[in-house]
Amino acid sequence: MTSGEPVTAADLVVVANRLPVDLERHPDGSTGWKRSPGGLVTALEPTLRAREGAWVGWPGVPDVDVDPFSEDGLSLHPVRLSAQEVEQYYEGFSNATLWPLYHDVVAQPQFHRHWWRSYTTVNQRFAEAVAEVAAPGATVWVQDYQLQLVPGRLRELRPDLRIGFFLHIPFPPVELFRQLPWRTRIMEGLLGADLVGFHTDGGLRNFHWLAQELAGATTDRDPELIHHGGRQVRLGAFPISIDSKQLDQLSRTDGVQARVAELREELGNPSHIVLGVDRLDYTKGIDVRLRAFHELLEEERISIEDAVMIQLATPSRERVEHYKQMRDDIELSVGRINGEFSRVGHPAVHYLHRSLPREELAAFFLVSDVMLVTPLRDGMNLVAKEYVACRHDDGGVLVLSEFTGAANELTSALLVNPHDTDGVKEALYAALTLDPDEAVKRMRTLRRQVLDHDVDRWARSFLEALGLEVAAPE
Ligand code: ADQ
Repeated sequence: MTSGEPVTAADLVVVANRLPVDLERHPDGSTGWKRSPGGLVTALEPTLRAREGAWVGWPGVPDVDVDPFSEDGLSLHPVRLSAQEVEQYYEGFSNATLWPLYHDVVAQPQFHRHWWRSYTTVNQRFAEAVAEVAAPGATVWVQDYQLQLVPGRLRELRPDLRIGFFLHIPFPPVELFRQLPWRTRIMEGLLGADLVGFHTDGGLRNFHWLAQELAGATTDRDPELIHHGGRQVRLGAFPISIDSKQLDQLSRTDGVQARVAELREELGNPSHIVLGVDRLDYTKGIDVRLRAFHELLEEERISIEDAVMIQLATPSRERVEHYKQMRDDIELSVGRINGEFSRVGHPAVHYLHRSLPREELAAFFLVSDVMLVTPLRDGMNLVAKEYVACRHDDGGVLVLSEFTGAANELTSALLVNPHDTDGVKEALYAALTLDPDEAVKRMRTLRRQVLDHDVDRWARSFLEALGLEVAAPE
């Protein structure tokens, strides 16, 4: 990665809480940059590079000042956050107020005025950083719940800009959103955009209603248009996706194939392998699937010769209280199941609390017979789509929560209500015993959907709705 190249005003600016690279501090005190290869970067990189785009975000380490720098035609603009702001704006207001509130209050949101003040200060700073880098008339795409005040602030600073906002998590039902003491300020912040995008129509409808109720917006017959402050704000549902072709290809490589055979061997060749892959988060319903698996073992409908479970969990938000408690609860459940049902050298549940490389993840997807995706609420859920993209063999059965955005598209999965333990248990049992022809038929339908609707299509459809001409990839 190069740095120090001159940085010019950009015609397209992406602004997200995090930069697509992380600042790393080495043990000798020096620093360096490490790419964080998320789906968003992959989707937006070609368009950003073609337009000399810029990315504004926090480099992931508090209390450091880093000058803007350029990397392969993409200019990166770090925003400084103090340690206290990371605690109050990020861990506090973003992840202990908004995150639980927007996920159906699965955990109790905490409302603290000093967290809100920090959120407004940091959003202002992001808006100012964008105002500095955006060329006259540029297009700005603001990402996610950490930055909901940015569209409004930015419009005040730079009325010439075209501003889009995309929410990666659910936009909550009216009664829940109304709990938020700063609800009107958030609505007005979002209404500063020209286009507000959601994963689903449900989120769009909630927003449409609340804009009228809280911000005095008016509407006409078009459910995707709002009038506010003498301007028009467009709404749209843009279900995000993954780089499906790249994952499909990765899962066909010799390296991944060899690892699949090795994994099955290492697991002791059980008849069935059941898999869960999540960021360790209380919205993901990891407890729900452990309970279902536990009960099937208790009822002797399955044994550990028939089925073992693997739960891969990426560490996440470890300083936030809700997350500490949930990790303890999950690890207790895993311990209980293993204590009751494992044999020496043959655990019932394999639990890995770490992040794995893409190749390894693809091998886990391919080796598993049943994939359990059981969130209590999830904006989209990319894991479900990644599983499908990797199943080039048309194998495997996907059990998917109705409360994910993905369930709107992946209707050939076995859909479950994660609040209904018996229902999840029966769906898991049905998946383990599904007629093979039926399973293949379902997976083929799922694959058509996921391979046709990739992340590039998602990014293009959003930017086009915002009025930008975007070339399709070659
Ligand atoms: P997340 O809540 O993080 O995203 P998700 O969409 O499932 O949830 O994405 C998680 C990503 O982490 C996937 O790409 C997955 O492969 C990866 N991952 C999980 N466990 C891993 C492990 N052990 N090792 C390596 N990688 C692992 C938020 C919203 C979602 C929405 C996305 C995108 O909460 O609803 O789908 O943004 O908009």
